Amino acid sequence: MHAPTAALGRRPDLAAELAELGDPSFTGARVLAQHRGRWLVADGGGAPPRLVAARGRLRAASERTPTTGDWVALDGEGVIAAVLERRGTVVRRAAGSPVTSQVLAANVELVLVVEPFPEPNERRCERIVSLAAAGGVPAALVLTKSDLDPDGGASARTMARSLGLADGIAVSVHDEDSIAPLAALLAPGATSVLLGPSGAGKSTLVNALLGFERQAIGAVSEHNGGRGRHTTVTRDLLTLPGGALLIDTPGIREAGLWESGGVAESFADIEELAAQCRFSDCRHNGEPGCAVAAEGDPARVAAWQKLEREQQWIDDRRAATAARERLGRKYNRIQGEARRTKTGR
Ligand SMILES: Nc1nc2c(ncn2[C@@H]2O[C@H](COP(=O)(O)OP(=O)(O)OP(=O)(O)O)[C@@H](O)[C@H]2O)c(=O)[nH]1
Ligand SMILES: [Mg+2]
Ligand SMILES: [Zn+2]
Repeated sequence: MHAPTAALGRRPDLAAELAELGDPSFTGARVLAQHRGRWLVADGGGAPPRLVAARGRLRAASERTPTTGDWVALDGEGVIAAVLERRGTVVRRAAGSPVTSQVLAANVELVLVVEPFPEPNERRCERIVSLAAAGGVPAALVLTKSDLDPDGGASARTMARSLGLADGIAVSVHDEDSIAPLAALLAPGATSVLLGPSGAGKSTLVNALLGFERQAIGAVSEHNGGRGRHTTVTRDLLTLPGGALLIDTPGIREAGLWESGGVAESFADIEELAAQCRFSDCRHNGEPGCAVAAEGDPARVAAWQKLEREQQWIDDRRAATAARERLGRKYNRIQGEARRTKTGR
């Protein structure tokens, strides 16, 4: 078994994880992209990436399906036999469905929250930061097209501070010097993912970091048409010249919340104020002695309340679905027992 090298990212205990699966023919690989019923994987052994299939139960679309960034076990035939435990994963509610989720990126160490000038949308950033926090992944703000705003750098720092993020950088692909601070955030061997709306310039940035035109770029007119055309259609894990790994993704239209805990963490500033309200059950809706109303930024407070409500709703729906499934299993078990009793088996 050849162990993947750091060229594919950090997974220090990969050999032990594979051994635990109990099949000596298994080898480790990383998913670089997901295509229809096929996955592009690399094993770090120097061989070119190849398209492989997956065993039956992994093929059905679900959170268990191999996705870009996953570490997987390939069996002796080169088929994906298992998806290894995900560490640092961004999961959203699937667009248009209240009860299913979609893994946006697996095994990432940094989420780059991308918004373009001239009008970066802080509310959309808050959602993505919450998703990252829910998955245990730190985030940094990247405001693109800073050539369209003379105060880009200052805006990026201000917005990052408001979002509770350590890093906020403004980049323009027309200004080579602006790319360096971003490149510095991408450590060799670490995996990052670009998440943001279509047309924000994610792929353009990837190409600038790569130094060649790897990713297709959308025409300005397509995006200005407001039809939300996605230029990038697959999630692609790419290796940058310095050895950092970066996932380019299709634009996100909706970043629906999913795992709980992310909102509280990403709005820690407001939560802290809420702890100082006069009444412990303060709803922050005009009560006397409300620290949130007195000191919180109104737009951010409103966003916090909206996301808290959304998370509550999702948590309730997920709990109800889980209860239904438990009940279904219990019912099946009772039916099975009744059948066996009747037939005397
Ligand atoms: N002015 C300016 N335009 C840029 C910059 N970066 C990207 N663009 C333009 O923005 C448009 C969209 O760029 P893409 O890289 O395709 O955007 P994307 O985020 O990858 O979009 P999807 O793949 O659809 O998610 C293109 O026309 C780019 O030329 C920049 O720094 N400044
Ligand atoms: Mg793109
Ligand atoms: Zn209050």
